[in-house]
Amino acid sequence: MIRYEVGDGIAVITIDNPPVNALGSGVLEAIEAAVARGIDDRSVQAIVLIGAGETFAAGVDINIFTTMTTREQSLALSEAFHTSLKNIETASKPIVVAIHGNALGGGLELAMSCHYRIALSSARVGQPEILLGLIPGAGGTQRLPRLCGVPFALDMCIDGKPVPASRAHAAGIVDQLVDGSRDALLTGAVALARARAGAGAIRRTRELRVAPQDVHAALAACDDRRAQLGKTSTPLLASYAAVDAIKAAVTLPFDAGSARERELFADCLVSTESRALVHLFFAEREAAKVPGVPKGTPVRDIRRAAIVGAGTMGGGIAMTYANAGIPVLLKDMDDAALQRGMATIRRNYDASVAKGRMTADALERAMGLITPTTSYDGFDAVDIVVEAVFEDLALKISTFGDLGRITRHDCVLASNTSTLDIDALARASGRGSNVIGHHFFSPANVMKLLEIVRGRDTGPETIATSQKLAKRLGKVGVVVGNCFGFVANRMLLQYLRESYLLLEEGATVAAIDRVMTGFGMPVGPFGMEDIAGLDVGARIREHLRSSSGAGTDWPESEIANRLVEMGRFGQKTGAGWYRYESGSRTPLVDPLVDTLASELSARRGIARRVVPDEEVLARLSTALANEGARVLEEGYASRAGDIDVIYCYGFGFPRYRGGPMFYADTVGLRTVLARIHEYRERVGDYWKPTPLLEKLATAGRGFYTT
Ligand code: 3H9
Repeated sequence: MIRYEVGDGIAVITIDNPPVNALGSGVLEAIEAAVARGIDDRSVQAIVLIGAGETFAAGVDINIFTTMTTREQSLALSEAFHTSLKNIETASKPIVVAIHGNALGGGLELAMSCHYRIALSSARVGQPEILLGLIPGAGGTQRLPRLCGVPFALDMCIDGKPVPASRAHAAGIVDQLVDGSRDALLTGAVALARARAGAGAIRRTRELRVAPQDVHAALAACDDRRAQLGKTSTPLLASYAAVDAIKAAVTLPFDAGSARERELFADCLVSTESRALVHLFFAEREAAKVPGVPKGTPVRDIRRAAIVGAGTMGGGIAMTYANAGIPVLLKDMDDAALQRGMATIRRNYDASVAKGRMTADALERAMGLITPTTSYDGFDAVDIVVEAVFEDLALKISTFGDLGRITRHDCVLASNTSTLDIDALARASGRGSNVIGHHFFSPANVMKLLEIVRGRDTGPETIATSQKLAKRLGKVGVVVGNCFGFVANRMLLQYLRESYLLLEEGATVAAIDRVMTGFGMPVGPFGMEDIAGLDVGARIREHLRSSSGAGTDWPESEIANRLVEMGRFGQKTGAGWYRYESGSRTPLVDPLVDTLASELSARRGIARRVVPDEEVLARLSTALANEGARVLEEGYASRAGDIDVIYCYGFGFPRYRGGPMFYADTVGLRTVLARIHEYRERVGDYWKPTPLLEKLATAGRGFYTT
């Protein structure tokens, strides 16, 4: 894992622990030993530390965290890192760290405990521990503010976003920048090491202090940050811990501040939030591994794309491709539809420019990549077509018939359908192995999830190509099976059904939404329907009613149907479950909905009652877990983790709760099962525990725990 070579008075220590040089068990100790060897070796004047391969170090091996069961263990882990880094920092010869790729988490902490840092301009440094529900636990909260000041350190530790080397240089984290390759970096590092050895003095981060005149401002920055966190609906424990630890860097000497950091780190590491986030880190990467699609499966190069349908979804998908630099044809039936679609795209980009998220040049570049068309001209030259026409099976079948005739034999044919049968589209195209679902979530250019739907005949190459493409498009691709609603919407239907029933039993639209946003969802079920459009839901229910899938297994809502009849489709018509003032998206409670609910309850003889908040959350989350288990059992998802990733990225399920399956485990499957039995008695016979959930609960297990 570690190489040690001496040349011309400089010892070069190389970390070689692929794929990302994570500081796993034994790695830091080996670096420490190599540094000691360099100190003992009289021929060595200075030391350079560099990473092999593509990166310096992506931090401590996150697998270690999954083995920490107690706070004591967590504390001991942090203490071990602090001790090793102290030994490195107090070394008597200059140590220069050469950074390429990433120096993240423990990787940056290691770099800051060395004496000088030189980086390739393309490198990034960061403290992303917060994304795992943690704070830096190897001295990062103490050394970072000493190098770059408190406000910048607060940003890095609380936002978790890595910063480019140029910013890190300007902020004082990196001492020198180099352009070019890793070889150029190594040459620069050796030269810097030699220069520092010649200069004699060594700069140690631990010895730096916040200047007395800056202390007041530094403490104020911490207090401001704390106050801001208080205004966030669901701040993580780790965000507060980061503020406290950085404050300790200002108020306490280095060793005492470090002790405070260790305590806070240990508190975070044993928190459910951190366990949930670490679970998602691995679940997201597991999702990239698809059964039946081995590593090394050939992938096709996607250089040009075409989208059929310039509506909301088609336009958003075209933007997604353009944002990734892929030229795209955007086809619709007539000029009017196309012009509307292109105008919406420009408006969306204009809004990004106005918010400072995009430059005017980038806007024009992106627009230049989207070519509107009303014909199939040029479709014979594209590598992928994404069909995003109206959600109507006959229309989609006819589109796939066209695509089968006019595209190249190796062109990927993807459908953005959210519910319909991929196999029917495959048959229509006559090219089953190329046909796949690419289910984007609205707004397609923003939401990170791409449900990749594998049909019966979809070939491994088409799946592997889709996975790689998803990453290029900035999406998280999860492969699912071909059932009604696939995984995301199938689970959503159960969640909505329960929301409708709670409303009929006496809960209000506002109360149900409040409970779910309080839980951490970005929007409650009714607010979400107002955004998506009640007409969309009504069409799905109509389809279910008229198809063999209909029956008590699917949601029905007389109130929602009534609202649709009244032309209340949601935000787009100024009213749905809520009402909206003209030009505003703020939902306002509409007594009409409560009246409709009361009338319905009276007609059905349902005695309305006050539904406790806990029941709202329990019923909605249990509906998700039970349907998730069913999806898993039927093989439409490969793993529970895939479902968690889908729900977090598709519907904004709070990541710090780990997704609906992980959350069910935290509740305990025995409790979940008991609830299902209770609801079956009390609410309706459709509440049936899935055999998988029953089996796990009875065995005292969880989806993830044995
Ligand atoms: C920390 O350092 C705590 C300390 O403060 C204190 C301790 C006391 N560990 O993402 P990719 C694996 S916390 C283990 O697909 P990319 C990853 O699982 C840590 N494994 O590639 C995957 O494995 P596989 C703070 C890791 O190019 C493979 O590497 N650091 C780690 O899209 C490729 O990963 C972080 O939070 C790790 N630290 O992105 C950084 N990192 O192939 C987390 C990666 O088997 N990592 N792997 O599925 C990242 O953000 C991205 O992985 C990175 C590369 C940007 C580095």
